[in-house]
Amino acid sequence: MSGDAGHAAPRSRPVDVVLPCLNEVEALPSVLDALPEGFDAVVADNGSTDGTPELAASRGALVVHEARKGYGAAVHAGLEATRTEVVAVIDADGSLDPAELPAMVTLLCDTGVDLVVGRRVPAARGVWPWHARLSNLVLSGLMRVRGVGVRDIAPVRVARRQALLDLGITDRAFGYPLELLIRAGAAGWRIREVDVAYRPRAGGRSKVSGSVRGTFRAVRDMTRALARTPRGAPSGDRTPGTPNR
Ligand SMILES: Nc1nc2c(ncn2[C@@H]2O[C@H](COP(=O)(O)OP(=O)(O)OP(=O)(O)O)[C@@H](O)[C@H]2O)c(=O)[nH]1
Ligand SMILES: [Mg+2]
Repeated sequence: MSGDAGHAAPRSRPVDVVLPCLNEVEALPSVLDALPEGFDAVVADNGSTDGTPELAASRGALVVHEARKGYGAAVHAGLEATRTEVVAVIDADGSLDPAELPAMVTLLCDTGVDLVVGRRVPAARGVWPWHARLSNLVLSGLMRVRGVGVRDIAPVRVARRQALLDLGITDRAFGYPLELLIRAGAAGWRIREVDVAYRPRAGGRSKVSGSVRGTFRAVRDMTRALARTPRGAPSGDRTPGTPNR
């Protein structure tokens, strides 16, 4: 793909943005408002009871309803509904700023890497609890062992749609992003990790890091994802990637 140096996500390159949403009616408006021009929301819902999908639809987002529960199930359904060559996935709780997406897209397209992921850098004190940081540290260590040198678990990511689908990620819970990274590394993808500001969520309730229980569930899902994707290459014979920085 040819790059447009100096232009962050020009209108000629629309990008569908998958927003996994579980009861995000408080946070979603500010996230949708913050989407830059040319970035179109695909809200992936699977069980909100607070009117999230209705709100999303009323604001012009494409809403995808998925029957199966889980973060990964929602993201996968959202990804299938996207129509652009380059796609993004970002949390819909207001903790990450969609204004960071154009630079990530430009990086993907101009440098020819296969995946650009965000590494959270707290923008306020106390935004990232100790148990979540600890689990992240452990998980990034485990990924490093598998040749994926990222320091976060990709809460925001930009890649080419078909390549993402072709990775064949099977996890439908919180292990999804980890499996994505491991499969991408095993497939020899070039991965770039960039710093993104991490802010308090804009209302609503955390499903993961807001509680020790939530963090435990996520770590459990991710450990399962690790167990399912043995060291080496789920996709066979290609050299593991040695990504970023
Ligand atoms: N559709 C769907 N979205 C989910 C599910 N679990 C989490 N999400 C969304 O995934 C994103 C990340 O989840 P969060 O609850 O913010 O988890 P977290 O970032 O660890 O928690 P905080 O630090 O409190 O923000 C949010 O947009 C959630 O709404 C799920 O089962 N289904
Ligand atoms: Mg969050």
